[in-house]
Amino acid sequence: MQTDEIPAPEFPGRTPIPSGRIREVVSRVLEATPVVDIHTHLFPPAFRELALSGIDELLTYHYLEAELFRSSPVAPDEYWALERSRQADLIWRTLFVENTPLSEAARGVVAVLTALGLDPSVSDLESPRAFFREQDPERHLDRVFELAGVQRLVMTNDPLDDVEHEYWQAHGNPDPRFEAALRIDRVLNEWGGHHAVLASRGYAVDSSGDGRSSAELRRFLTEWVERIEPLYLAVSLPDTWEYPGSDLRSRLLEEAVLPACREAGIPLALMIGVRRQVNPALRLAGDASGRADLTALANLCARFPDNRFLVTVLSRENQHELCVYARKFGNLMPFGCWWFLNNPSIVQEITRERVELLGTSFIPQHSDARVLEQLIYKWRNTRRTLAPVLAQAYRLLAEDGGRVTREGIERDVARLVRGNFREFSSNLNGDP
Ligand code: FIX
Ligand code: ZN
Repeated sequence: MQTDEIPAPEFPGRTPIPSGRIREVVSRVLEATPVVDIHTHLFPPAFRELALSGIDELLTYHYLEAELFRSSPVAPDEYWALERSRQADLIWRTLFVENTPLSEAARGVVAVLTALGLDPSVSDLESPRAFFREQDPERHLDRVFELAGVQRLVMTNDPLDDVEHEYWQAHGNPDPRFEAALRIDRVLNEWGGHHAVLASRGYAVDSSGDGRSSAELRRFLTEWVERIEPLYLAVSLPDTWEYPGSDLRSRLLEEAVLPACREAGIPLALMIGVRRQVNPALRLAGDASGRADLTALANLCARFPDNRFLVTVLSRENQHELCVYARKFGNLMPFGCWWFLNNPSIVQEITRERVELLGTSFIPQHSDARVLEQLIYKWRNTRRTLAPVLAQAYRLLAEDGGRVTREGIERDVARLVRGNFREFSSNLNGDP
């Protein structure tokens, strides 16, 4: 479109917006503002089998696998024995043909197919498969970022994963749109099962985590921070997490992880409240959530004022107290409506209480996308859910005599979806 054809925005700059038009302006600003997606499980195409994309991967997303087992007589073991394409066929038939795809995850696949110009009402997967086969990976990647309105995203990187480790050794990350995050669940939560990998790579650690283990873990973290330049370190923590404590996790946090974060000048992301593998038969779909005691978080923020903590909690019941603690600790940045919370009814509730308690000093959402095209529906849904919440906050301000302008809305939305993270992670360079 010629530049002189682009209509000038209504209520430009500092023109006060009439209350009845606020929602429309908020929606347009959200649509026009590219986001930084601060937590995903995505990889650039160079990471090959780790870079999930296409209809079979979209359908065998663990959210949909959990839903399949509720609507099909298939036993998990029977399902796991199927080839990926057969698994996808079964999920398509069960959740999209024999039933209506009303759940958030199922509707998301419909939204992705529609956004890509495909018919979501087909009875089998032949045409979507043909479409994805024909796509040039890099052009398709560009198109998905464009459709999703994502400027860049943060991966989940685990150097103790042998496959990923090989790719970092071989070529590193060629795409600047994919930022790194160093994930340390295996050393903080499962030392017993993974210290040997550290030892095999030349770090003088032992099974009990004693001796030089903390110093060597810190060396491992520092070396990988230099290698992959993560924007933060990250760990998920169970609902039973306590701090302080005399346990190994507390000691490794104090002696290795938090010093490494301070030295690198990057935050530690805490993802609190996951109950791993409550039903192992469902594999990735077998995790659940639990209400955590966030006293542990308050103790950590208070004891380490020079560390910064990105925090998301998995229990709906923990959300309000997370906001209260964010008011108490400037080194705590709440982010996202994680996993089982990423549904419009709950995102709306969480975001309203965050705006009421924190203004625009929080990070409203991340996608947690595992398959590239999920960015399209997860960010479409986030914008669709945020718009009425933010519009209501601006309308209340206008009712109370405040001045609501496009300039103000643009500034606030940019802070929410990019600026807060950029400032808090400090190492993220690039556009404001
Ligand atoms: O710990 C995490 O990063 C979680 O997001 C994942 O374990 C989970 O499977 C997921 O992808 C949720 O959306
Ligand atoms: Zn995740």
